[in-house]
Amino acid sequence: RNEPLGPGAVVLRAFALDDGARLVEAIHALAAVSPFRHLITPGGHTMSVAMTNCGSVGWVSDRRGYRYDAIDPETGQPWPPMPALFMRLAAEAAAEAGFPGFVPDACLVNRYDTGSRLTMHQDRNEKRDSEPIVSVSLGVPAVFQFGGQGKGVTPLKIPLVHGDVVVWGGPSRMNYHGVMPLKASHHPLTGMLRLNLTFRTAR
Ligand code: MD5
Ligand code: FE
Repeated sequence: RNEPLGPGAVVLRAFALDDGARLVEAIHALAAVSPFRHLITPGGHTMSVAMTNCGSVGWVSDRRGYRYDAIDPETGQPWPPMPALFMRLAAEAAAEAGFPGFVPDACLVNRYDTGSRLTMHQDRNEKRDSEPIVSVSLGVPAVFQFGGQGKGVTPLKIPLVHGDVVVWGGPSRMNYHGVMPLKASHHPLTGMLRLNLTFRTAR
């Protein structure tokens, strides 16, 4: 069930499958407090992926740049706390991939509608690159692009479906990556949406 992608990176197929319904329900509950919104990039573009966060800090973007903030700029309030189920799942997945003791302080929740995409980028706003990132895919399937350390490497295309978890640690932590435009599809738990939880140690 474990598919190594490269040094430190592994796909745990169906790892979150049994928790799927509870995870989707918890996402709806936290989005009722901190709603999904389309952030503006520093370059002035509106992201096609809608985002919200839970945990002690959340990832945000605006004309001033990318950063982690304890306050949701939309509500002026702290982000909702990370549900115990999220913490447990992220820690268990990290441990399974060889990273015991993972305690994320940030969970970015990405919502993809039909056509939403994430262009190739690196995650470089976190203080400690030694910590892995854990990603949980829910709902409609997506094609993930896993590139290399530099921009020139042709990315691998990895299908990610409901319940798949990927742990990105070690050297692959800083690799370029993206998500291809979401194809129209339906999932019983999310309708036409893909939801992704990205657990990070930001601070
Ligand atoms: C997603 N989100 O499917 C992905 C899951 C983001 C983002 O990329 O920045 O919100 S996280 C995928 C990831 C994280 C860190 C390293 C690597 C991939 N990698 O080396 O390929 O919504
Ligand atoms: Fe990323």
